[in-house]
Amino acid sequence: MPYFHEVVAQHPKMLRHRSDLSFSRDGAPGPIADKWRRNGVVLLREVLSPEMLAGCRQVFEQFIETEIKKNGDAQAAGNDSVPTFDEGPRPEWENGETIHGSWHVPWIIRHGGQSPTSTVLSGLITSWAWPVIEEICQSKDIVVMLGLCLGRHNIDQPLLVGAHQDATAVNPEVPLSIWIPLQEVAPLRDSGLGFVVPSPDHVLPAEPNNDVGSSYFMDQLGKMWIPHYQAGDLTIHSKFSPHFTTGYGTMADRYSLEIRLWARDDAFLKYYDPSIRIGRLNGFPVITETKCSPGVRAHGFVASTAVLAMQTINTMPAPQEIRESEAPSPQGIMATLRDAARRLVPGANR
Ligand SMILES: O=C(O)CCC(=O)C(=O)O
Ligand SMILES: [Fe+2]
Repeated sequence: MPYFHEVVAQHPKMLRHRSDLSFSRDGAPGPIADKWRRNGVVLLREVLSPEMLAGCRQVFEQFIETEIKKNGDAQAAGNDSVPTFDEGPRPEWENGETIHGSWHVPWIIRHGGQSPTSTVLSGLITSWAWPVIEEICQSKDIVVMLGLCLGRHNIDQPLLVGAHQDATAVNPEVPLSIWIPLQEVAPLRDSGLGFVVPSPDHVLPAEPNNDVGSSYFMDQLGKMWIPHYQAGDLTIHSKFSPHFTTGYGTMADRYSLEIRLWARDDAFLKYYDPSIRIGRLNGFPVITETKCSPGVRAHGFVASTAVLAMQTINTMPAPQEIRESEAPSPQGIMATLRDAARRLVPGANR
């Protein structure tokens, strides 16, 4: 079975820029969503602030150093300055990371009272990508299924070729994943993602480890795309999009988030604990509901994400769909947020 970096060296076309699948803020949401439906993946550029992401990466790195690697002094320094009753890292990380790094559900990853996932979600909701996400989901009532989201520290190792679909590797129902690196991801240097484009519209036969196999990979060489992500870029891939972690053996550290969300749907209720629901009020995105049952130890994370998101929304300019004359004053935005907050309180008038 060939190594991934050998195949890339022989087929450098995989690294070519795909302007047909890459979009920036001037792209209209409808056509971007169409492209996503037809190809299974799109790249959205300059969605999040590189400075904000650098801070998130640092928090994630500190969490790994102090809570996962547990290397003496760093461990003694402890984690949160703010006490939290949220769950800690899973027992599988008791002896540190693997040679590939480690991965965790969002509420575990925190340091010094900060959470990279809270910050990134707040940025995402208020970014130009949010209307695109609404268009892909064909709804303005979206639920982030936090238990299906992941944060990943990946150490770039030489990897054998292979690919997976999230429909088999993650969840058969959830239609999409948003992949957000907290840094630049340069092919040949940093471990990133690659995709088979266009995507099939069904589940492919897979091995017990969920991999579709090296022969499938070698058959699809002409359809491979390995994007170069700048800090702030993200990709959205469908559950059928065959994709793979790239590895070149540079040992470079990469930190990334996988956000899984979709239009609110009763059929997905089983994935809503914990979750955050985002709707629109007077055209502004707002948190309309949070869910975290007593036994699910993610309350601190869910609450602080909702608060941070509301604060971030408060700094937004008026949404485009509200015409100048109708644009709410800053007090209008505050009233919208207060209204949204009232809706979050159980038993509040609706
Ligand atoms: O981060 C990675 O290397 C894998 C991510 C992935 O497979 C996904 O987001 O679905
Ligand atoms: Fe995946």
